[in-house]
Amino acid sequence: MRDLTAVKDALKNHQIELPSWAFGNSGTRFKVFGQPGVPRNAFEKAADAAQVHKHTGVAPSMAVHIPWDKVDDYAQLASHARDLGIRVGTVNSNVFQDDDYKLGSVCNPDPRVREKALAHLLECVDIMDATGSRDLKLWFADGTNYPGQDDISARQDRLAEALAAVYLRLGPDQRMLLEYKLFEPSFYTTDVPDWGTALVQCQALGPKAMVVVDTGHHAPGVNIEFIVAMLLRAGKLGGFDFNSRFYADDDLMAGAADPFQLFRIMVEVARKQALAPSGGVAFMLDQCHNIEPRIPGQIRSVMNVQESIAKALLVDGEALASAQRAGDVLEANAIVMDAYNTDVRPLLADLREEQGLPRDPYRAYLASGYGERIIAERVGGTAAGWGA
Ligand code: LRH
Ligand code: MN
Repeated sequence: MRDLTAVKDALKNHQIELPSWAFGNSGTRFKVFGQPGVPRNAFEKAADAAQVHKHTGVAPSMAVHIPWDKVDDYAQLASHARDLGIRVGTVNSNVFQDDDYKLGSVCNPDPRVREKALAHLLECVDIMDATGSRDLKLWFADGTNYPGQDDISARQDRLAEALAAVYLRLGPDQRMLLEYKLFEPSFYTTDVPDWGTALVQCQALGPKAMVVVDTGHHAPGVNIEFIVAMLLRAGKLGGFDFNSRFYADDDLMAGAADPFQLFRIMVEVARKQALAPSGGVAFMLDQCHNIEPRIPGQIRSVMNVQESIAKALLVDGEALASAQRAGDVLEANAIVMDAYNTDVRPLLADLREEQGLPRDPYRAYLASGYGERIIAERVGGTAAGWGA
């Protein structure tokens, strides 16, 4: 097994970004179940995100989603986050909730609608300038529902044109992360449906354009770690949206539905030494806590991701490489499974204690009284949500 000091150092260095929208009300098309104490604005979402960082020590940034997190003064939001000990991270655009976008946003056949969508994307870069964020994450709901509805190739041209305009606007240290998704809300074609389409579009743009892998955005049975290995090999893996699913884009807690898959993904990332922030891969959660309490749900998700990383770091790389070279299939598999079957919770608890953090962040948060306090304080106003 690996020497634990190196494993602990890698874990200490690792950072997980939280989605602001996980703290608001979310649900499905059937029902959004509200909860007491839910934040009413981006400032209160940042306060909740800071609680996750306070108890885990590895979640120092919160991604924002525009307009769900629209504020008058984004620099003020950024300094509020800093006062809480975190920072505003990735800025997510939203060109999927306006009536004008029924037939698409940047891929829409109507140039007026495409212009409107592009204006929003450029506004998001202005917001990044104000918050000091490095990444703009672009997910497009664009697609069609019936054969013949629109020209598949022409829509790719429109997408490329809009992405090139955004790319031109990016500052020297800024990046754009293109997120693909197999389907939903479009059900025949989706204009960015898979890693290949995202990669082709990003390679045409340049080094500041990278691909995001949302673990809920693939067809059942797809080998996501293969895609991760390919994107790392191409130098185009910009980040992850971690969540888990049993069926489709369920947005459940990372590692809850398939911890073995999360581990296998982390094995590929660790093998390429891409876990540290310097590796340029953004590790983000993208989840919705439809029925469970949000802040404890985020803490549990962060702990699940940490456990998958710790197990991946325990893979004895040298022994694995020699078993692979020798074609010793069973030995190679045993080396990976030994790491996966190792209970890393004591290692993580010790590491947290060494850093002055609670051994069990989840139980420590429940005992903190913060959850009860925000229920008492946040009375009135409108609970934040997806506005879907
Ligand atoms: C789309 C998606 C995207 C976000 C949204 C909240 O399914 O994964 O990353 O913009 O969820
Ligand atoms: Mn996502």
